[in-house]
Amino acid sequence: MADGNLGSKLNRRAFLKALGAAGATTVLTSVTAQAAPTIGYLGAQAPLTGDAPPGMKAVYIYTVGPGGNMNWQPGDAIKFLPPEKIPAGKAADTVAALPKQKLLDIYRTMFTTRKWENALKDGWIKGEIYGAWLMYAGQEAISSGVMAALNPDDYCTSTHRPAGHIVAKGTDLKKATAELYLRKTGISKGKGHRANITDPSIGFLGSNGIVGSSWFLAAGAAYSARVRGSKQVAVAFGGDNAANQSYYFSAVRNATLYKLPVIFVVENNFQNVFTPMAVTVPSKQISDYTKGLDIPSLTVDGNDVTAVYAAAKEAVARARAGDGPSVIEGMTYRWYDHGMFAGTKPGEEGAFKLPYRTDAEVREWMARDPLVRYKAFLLERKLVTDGDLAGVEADAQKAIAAAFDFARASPVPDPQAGLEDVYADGKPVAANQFFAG
Ligand SMILES: Cc1ncc(C[n+]2csc(CCOP(=O)(O)OP(=O)(O)O)c2C)c(N)n1
Repeated sequence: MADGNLGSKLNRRAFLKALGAAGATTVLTSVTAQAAPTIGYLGAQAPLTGDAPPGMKAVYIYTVGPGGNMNWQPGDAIKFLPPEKIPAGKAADTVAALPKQKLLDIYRTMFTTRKWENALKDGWIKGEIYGAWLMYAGQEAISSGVMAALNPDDYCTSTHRPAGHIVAKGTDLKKATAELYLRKTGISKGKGHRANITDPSIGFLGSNGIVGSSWFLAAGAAYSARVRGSKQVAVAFGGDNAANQSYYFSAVRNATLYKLPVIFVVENNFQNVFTPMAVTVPSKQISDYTKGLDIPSLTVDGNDVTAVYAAAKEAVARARAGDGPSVIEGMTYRWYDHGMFAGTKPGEEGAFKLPYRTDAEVREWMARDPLVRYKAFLLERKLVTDGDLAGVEADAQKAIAAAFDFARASPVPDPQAGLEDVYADGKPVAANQFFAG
């Protein structure tokens, strides 16, 4: 292996097929020992197979880049692409039957998440906001669809990419914005920021920088609800890589064992920083991991808010009835780079020319924008009018502007505040205090 040419020793393609995953691996990547990476995107010309989840299209890709020749070949690689329109069917009918106000609230949540985050992005790029931010844009149908199926006092645990979850759970936008400006008036007094923002008043048990921690935290909240007999439900959000952490199966298995009222929502955006899902996921879908537990474990189009809502509604009913957990995997796509803003500019949506994905792929997913699809669905079925949607958009824009004004005008925390809300009280500790007695 000293020559770095793994391909001569290991045929990755054959290896994966030998794993019993023949034709079942979601994305396979061809890697050769060339210096400059290129990504081939066979897109629509590619033959379709039955490998895609219902309603989605298989799209073949391959990557040629440094790292050793693993003999992965064009055509081995599959990603899934949803249709441009929300398909007719049971999920669409379930949502169409909701009261008009609820339909508009779902739209408000998706729209607010997108525009609030766009404004944060622009603030960051211009240097007005500090610290890391990881964009959720493109995935709004998952957070909004799931949260629309919850009661206000249900729990939610989030990830390193929290915008969708905290907005959809119903946070006070002013306090959330102030938190990201690190102001005293922030939800977590300016000390939580992106990776530790927490809003217990709405059952939002925190974003989290530890990938995969959300599974256990939600299972714990669900356990507490069970013990207290409160009938509350807990939802854990996590990415595809979070589902590859050892905590994941352990949390789902224990929740199944104790029939905990918890829902595990896997936001599968195909990307683990810049590693494609193919090299980390040995099964066709992540929902396959938990099929043997005899719990509902399904994959849905995560850019279709009706599909997400319908799946979440059933999972919530099951959890509240005491029948235990469910797993929902939503196939989606993040529009931006993993962290921060490579490939994008203020006022523009999407990140391009990134070395690990093609612009064509990004544009195909942006053409399946969950907001645009939902808006078209509402209008085509005549469930709302253009005027209704314009009203929601204007209100949301006003609320976002007010939130940013509030944040900018808020004071920063006093230095002394750094010693508050911590386990230590700041007083000197006697050398032998911990060993006395
Ligand atoms: C326990 C742990 N391992 C690794 C990291 C570094 N890390 C931060 S985000 C990330 C990728 C997470 O991917 P995924 O769960 O698929 O979520 P996505 O970023 O795609 O939304 C990694 C590896 C971390 N923060 N915590």
